[in-house]
Amino acid sequence: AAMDAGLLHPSSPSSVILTQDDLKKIAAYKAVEYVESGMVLGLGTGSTAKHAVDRIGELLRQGKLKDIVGIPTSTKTHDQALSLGIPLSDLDSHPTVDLAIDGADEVDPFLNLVKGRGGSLLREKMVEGACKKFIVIVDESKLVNYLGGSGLAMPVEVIQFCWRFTAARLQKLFQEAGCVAKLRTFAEKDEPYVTDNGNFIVDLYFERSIGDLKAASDAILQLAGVVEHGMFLDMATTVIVAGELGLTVKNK
Ligand code: ABF
Repeated sequence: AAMDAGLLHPSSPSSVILTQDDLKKIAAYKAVEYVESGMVLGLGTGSTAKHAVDRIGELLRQGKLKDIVGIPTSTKTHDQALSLGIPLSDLDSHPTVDLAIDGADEVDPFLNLVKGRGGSLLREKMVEGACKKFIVIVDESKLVNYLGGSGLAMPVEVIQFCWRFTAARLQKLFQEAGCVAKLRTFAEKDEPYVTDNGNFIVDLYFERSIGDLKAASDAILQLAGVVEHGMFLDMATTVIVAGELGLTVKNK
């Protein structure tokens, strides 16, 4: 809490050394200020969103928030929220979500996102696509000039059936951008990573910009073996960025 105070009330910001996790927490706590009693809330996944879910649980426990319904975006977040006593539901029962709060892997200047390095892109896209307001929380390391620009993966969820065939087609689609497609494996073992939905993830790496994002999205979704991709175009309504020098709130 002392660290938060240092950044939120920066009387002597240079004397406070913030870790990346502190920045994530500061962005997450700021986002939770937008939560009101009675809301149906999309609960994000990842190390940044985890702080937001913790904070929502804390405010519920303190009686400062009431009648919240959480819609988790992964089994992991489901378990976290359950352990915090946050009442849970799903999109079948609550097809309209008031507000979702989630992290991202990349944010471009137009607030387009890459998500899914945490593996939960499909449920995130369903829940966040059903939201009236979608607040993205990131530390400043996630800001890029263009999507794919961090040199890290752009994930695509594919069905397991003939995944090599689908990966090859994805790679061919973005030949011009110097694309390399790789099956995601668990870091610790040489086995394919399996999503909450029983699918695989093919990570795309680009040497250059893929250009028109909408065209890229359409082309990926056209492939029959593809379930969903990690580009979230025109979905974020607000992005909260925590940096060494303070918080920035960008609105669509
Ligand atoms: C989820 O968590 C993902 O869409 C994204 O891949 C990831 C970001 O994780 P972190 O906050 O741990 O960087 O929101």
